[in-house]
Amino acid sequence: MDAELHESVEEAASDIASMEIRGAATIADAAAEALAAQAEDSTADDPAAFRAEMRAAARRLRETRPTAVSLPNALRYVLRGMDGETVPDLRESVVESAREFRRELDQAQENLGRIGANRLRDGDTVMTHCHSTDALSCVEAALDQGKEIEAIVKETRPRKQGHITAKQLREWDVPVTLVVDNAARRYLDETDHVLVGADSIAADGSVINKIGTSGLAVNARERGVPIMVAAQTLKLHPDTMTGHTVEIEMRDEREVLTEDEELEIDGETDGESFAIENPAFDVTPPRYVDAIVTERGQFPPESIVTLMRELFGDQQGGEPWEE
Ligand code: RUB
Repeated sequence: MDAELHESVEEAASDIASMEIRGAATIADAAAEALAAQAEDSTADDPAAFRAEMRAAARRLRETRPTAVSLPNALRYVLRGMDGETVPDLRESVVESAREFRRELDQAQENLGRIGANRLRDGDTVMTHCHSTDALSCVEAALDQGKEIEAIVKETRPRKQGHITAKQLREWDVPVTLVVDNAARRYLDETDHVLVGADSIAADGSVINKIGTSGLAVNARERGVPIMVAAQTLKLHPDTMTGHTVEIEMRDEREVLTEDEELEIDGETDGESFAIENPAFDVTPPRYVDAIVTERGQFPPESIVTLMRELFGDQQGGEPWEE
């Protein structure tokens, strides 16, 4: 039987699955927080039971969404910090490991922002896609440097995360033009940088991000607009070093078409007479990306594998949440 899960773990897992909690960095942060809550309130009476409980919590969080590698990277980080011979020692190690992870995540985003801001000049216009806290940290740092930045914000169907981006930018007094996704190419003529985040970066430098990123990148390249990906090293996908591919999440068709809309088209709402597909992410090949900005510096996508070897080279063996 699986160990009992803390309500914070259940809550975080269901909020991640429903996208109440979304965006790769925010998901990682919430997962680490949930593991800490599980550890803090654990009623396990021996170390083996405690470890089993932590593994079960990590598995529950892991199964929520498949594409953002920040989630398993967060779970690995916290569970690899689990150490001790007694339940109190184990508990303390998990809580401390989660705290350290969350501190590093904040710090990495801040450092990445400062590096990314150096690419932005006073008066530049960025085009955004989806809502990325890593990408926005570059704009925030540029504003802190006294630069004036404007933004063309893509709506990002079907979940319209562009609205979150627009709201944040308006809070910073950045002039925003919100456009539907289909208008992006037209507005590239007024854009100095395409600035996006990433859910995962593969060893060959491919960028996995919100569906529509790859089309935007191809169009931007055609127009000569540089494409900058802001992604802290938490987004580097270790499994891709051994040839694994990144799973692209397919989401519910109701995000694309409501029952009423389906009725309008088809006279039925059985969801069977025609297909609706809703992939949440796509893959931008490295040749369309000009720079990947991390907290460790900025890299041409083809050289990201060197950084991955440095960071993950010695990580062998199974996952810490497996028995
Ligand atoms: C979010 C998305 C974001 C990345 C990076 O997709 O694609 O660009 O997660 O975000 P969803 P961050 O809304 O489906 O989660 O920089 O905040 O980690």
